[in-house]
Amino acid sequence: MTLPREILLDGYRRMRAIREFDDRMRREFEAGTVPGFIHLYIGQEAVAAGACIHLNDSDYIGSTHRGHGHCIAKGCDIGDMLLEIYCKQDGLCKGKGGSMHIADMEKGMLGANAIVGAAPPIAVGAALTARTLDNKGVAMSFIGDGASNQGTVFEALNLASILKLPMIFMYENNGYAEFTGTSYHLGGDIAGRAGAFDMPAEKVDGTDFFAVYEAVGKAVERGRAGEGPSAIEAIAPRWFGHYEGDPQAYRSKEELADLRNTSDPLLRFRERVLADGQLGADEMDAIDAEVRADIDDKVAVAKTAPKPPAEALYEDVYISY
Ligand SMILES: Cc1ncc(C[n+]2csc(CCOP(=O)(O)OP(=O)(O)O)c2C)c(N)n1
Ligand SMILES: [Mg+2]
Repeated sequence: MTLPREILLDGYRRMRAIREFDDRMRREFEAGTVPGFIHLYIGQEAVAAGACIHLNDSDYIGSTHRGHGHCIAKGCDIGDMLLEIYCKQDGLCKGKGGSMHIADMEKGMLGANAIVGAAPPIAVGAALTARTLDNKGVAMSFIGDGASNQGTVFEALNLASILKLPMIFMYENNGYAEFTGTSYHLGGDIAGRAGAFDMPAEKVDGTDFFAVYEAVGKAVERGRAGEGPSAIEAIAPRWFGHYEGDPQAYRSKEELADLRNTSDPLLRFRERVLADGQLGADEMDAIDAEVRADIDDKVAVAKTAPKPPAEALYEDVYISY
């Protein structure tokens, strides 16, 4: 598959931004500057980037507790995300949500979500809205392998199927749910389960941007054409712990070291486009440097920005319609 240069550059930039962002968060967390828990998306960059590159601001996504990559890929402002993670008043949720609750309605980002399996029914609601308004919009939910076992996900699959909604179930099988491997927690196979709801379901290598791009492209097209929901299972191993600070005693050192060589979505992308002569190393290096400098600046701003005032504590608790 050959993609236009602008798609390649855009896809690479999204993946690099996710990698740099989460790698910086990892180092900041280690240094003790980040409040709360963080869950890194490193290793899964090609899934969010290859999927969200097909979506507009008026399309919706539902995310997970591991949501930084989804937010960045959907176009959330990185500076505003950092302000949120650092719990500052100008953050995307006024500093009251933090890493696991980043939401941005203007970008169609319905929210990271600490409740495993909560996003699919919400995204199905957004898909129903798009169908009702007949605006050709689609909704997508990211779902972990652990979340795939939740009853909420099956209810969402069923509703999307019977109502033929413009919905994409974007499963991310990273091999683990917290500290439990899929060999112990997953009965059967994820794509097969979705297929039982009478929707096309495809399994792809989630470290391959091109494979994700192609599969999601078909699913989004189906949704926009009114042909109903689709499911995709992208397999991309989790590089780090469940949360930062997880000692990962349940994984071997060899397994972790191997991932860097065998499952790096950015490396795979670079090797492929360089071999095909589609992009030059210099232009990708320039993106790397730009992204790194941008994150450096924005982390510095987030660290020194003001917190919400105490009087704001009870604001935004409920929304009035
Ligand atoms: C309803 C609910 N049950 C359990 C938990 C605790 N929990 C947090 S993350 C997680 C595992 C999720 O695994 P997976 O869906 O594979 O996502 P990943 O962490 O691999 O991205 C669990 C069980 C929770 N937050 N919500
Ligand atoms: Mg998982």
